[in-house]
Amino acid sequence: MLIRRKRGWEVPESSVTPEHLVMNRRRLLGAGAVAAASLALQGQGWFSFGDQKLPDFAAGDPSLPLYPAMRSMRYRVDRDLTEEKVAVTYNNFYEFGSSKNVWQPAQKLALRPWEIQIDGMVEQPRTVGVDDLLKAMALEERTYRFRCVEAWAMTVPWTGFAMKQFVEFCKPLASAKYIRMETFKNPEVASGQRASWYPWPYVEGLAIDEATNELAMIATGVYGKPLPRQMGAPIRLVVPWKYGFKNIKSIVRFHFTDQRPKSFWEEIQGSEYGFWANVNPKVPHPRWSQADEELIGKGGTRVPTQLYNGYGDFVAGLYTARENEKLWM
Ligand SMILES: Nc1nc2c(c(=O)[nH]1)N[C@H]1C(S)=C(S)[C@@H](COP(=O)(O)O)O[C@H]1N2
Ligand SMILES: [Mo]
Repeated sequence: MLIRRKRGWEVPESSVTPEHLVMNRRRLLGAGAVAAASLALQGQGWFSFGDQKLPDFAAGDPSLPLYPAMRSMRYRVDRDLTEEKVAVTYNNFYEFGSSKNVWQPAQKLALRPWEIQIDGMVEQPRTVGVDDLLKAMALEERTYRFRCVEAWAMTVPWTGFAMKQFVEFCKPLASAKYIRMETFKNPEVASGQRASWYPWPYVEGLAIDEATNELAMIATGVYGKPLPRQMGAPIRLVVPWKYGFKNIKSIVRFHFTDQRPKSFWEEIQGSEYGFWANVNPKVPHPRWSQADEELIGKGGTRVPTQLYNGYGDFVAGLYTARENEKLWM
């Protein structure tokens, strides 16, 4: 089965690469490679997954016996789940390339040992292995809407734990105001990280009150199994009221700080991607509308985008004292 993909909404974050960095890239690549790269940026126009033979992504994962976890009835969504095969083959993970088709190269990522560093303004900096962390946290399944800034969306059954429980486990000092999260850095495994015009590693951040909001989740699984690598195994952030790029994947470090972190996309293009990045249909991206979104795997179906991606009841209160901030980009 071939699925026709409209390109209008599929503006990759890569196309916002600032001019001086593009110039750098031209210098780095030869003329032929530049032509190939710009072809890749335009996209192939066609994308197939129906015929693709997908491997068992969770094979050999030591956390497999923990799944499926109990489903929470508190977080449900009034639209169909995105088909699993669609969600696991349509990904943004720039460490492995700037196309959506990165599931294959992502299989190179080694998931054990996976040590997570907790440091900065905490009672006691420490490192915890992901399996020890999984034992210490209460796993549950929650279905959330997910909205990429590129105006595509999906509906996903994540498994994981409340970030609030994890923050308590980290024992932050009262002076900590933000959490800065980092993805692994290993250019030998992640070919995208050989592209030196990006500020690797991928960094994202949350204010502590956002991180302890009940919706904020650290996902370790999806569709009742451990996360596949391309979706950010072994642990990734899920903050459904914010644009997708806040949902940092394959995290190796949580740094507690009183300084607002500068995130990866903010560093690259601060005029288009900010710190708060809350979903708002009325505030367009500088180059496209955010009024509606395409549900991936649904033959081009578009639905209206909702304020805070539909989660205003949970999170609007976080922002009443922050009205002067750029909350929507
Ligand atoms: N480390 C890292 N995390 C990342 C990204 C990335 O390129 N690298 N892309 C972000 C973007 S733009 C989106 S939309 C989501 C996509 O998550 P998914 O592939 O699981 O759907 O991951 C986010 N987290
Ligand atoms: Mo995204």
